[in-house]
Amino acid sequence: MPRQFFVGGNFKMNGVAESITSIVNNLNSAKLDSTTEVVISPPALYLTLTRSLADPKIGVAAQNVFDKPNGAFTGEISVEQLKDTKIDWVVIGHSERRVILKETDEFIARKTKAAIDGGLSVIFCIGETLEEREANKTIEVVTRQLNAAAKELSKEQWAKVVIAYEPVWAIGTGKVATTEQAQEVHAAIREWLGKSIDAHAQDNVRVIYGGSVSEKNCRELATQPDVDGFLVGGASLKPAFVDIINARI
Ligand code: G2H
Repeated sequence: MPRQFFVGGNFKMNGVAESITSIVNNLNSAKLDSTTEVVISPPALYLTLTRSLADPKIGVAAQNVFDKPNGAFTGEISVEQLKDTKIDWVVIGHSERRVILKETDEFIARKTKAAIDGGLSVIFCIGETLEEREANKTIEVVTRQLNAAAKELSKEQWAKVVIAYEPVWAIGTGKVATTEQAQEVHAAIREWLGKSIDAHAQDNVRVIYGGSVSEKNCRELATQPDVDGFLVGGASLKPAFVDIINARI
């Protein structure tokens, strides 16, 4: 079976009740490619609002979760709390958290394990900085980030992971990776899945691209054999998000 195309909308720290309601209402009333899985990720405060408004076909993801089950962790949200509020997805390892919040590969891997153990699906973000790309370290960096997760997860747990390749230099910069650059890294990630997990993961785990995806560049990226969808930031806040979801029709 071919991998189901996946489009995530990462609102980051944007929006208030009124604007998020309008984004969700727009998605609910739009004609969306029914073969594409859509998951939107509002700021934590608006998860329950989003879940209550969004069509049940649209998934909702938190932008973060903690690796411990409960306790004295001020400001954190647990896996159980997300499940309790009917949230089924979480974005983990976004470069903004890796770089600005100094999250390590190991912490990100532990959070991924805790999330999947607790019944969540994970959009697992990886990607290199411009400096790392220029030093020809792209594959080395994404492999290191993936290896950290592989240490924590069982082979079966990869069925609950969507890998988002997001080159840091392309995030929010308007500087999208070329289709060749994206395909090259996606193919290497798929090869890594075969070597480090198993043939089933290699065939079935979705690898999506993120970094300045827009309604203008999505169609060409979507033609690549190893690009299984997108994680969209800025453009997910605009009506053009619908065109990205419909990139293949
Ligand atoms: C990459 C992406 C969504 P943007 O961070 O995760 O954001 O599309 O704004 O580059």
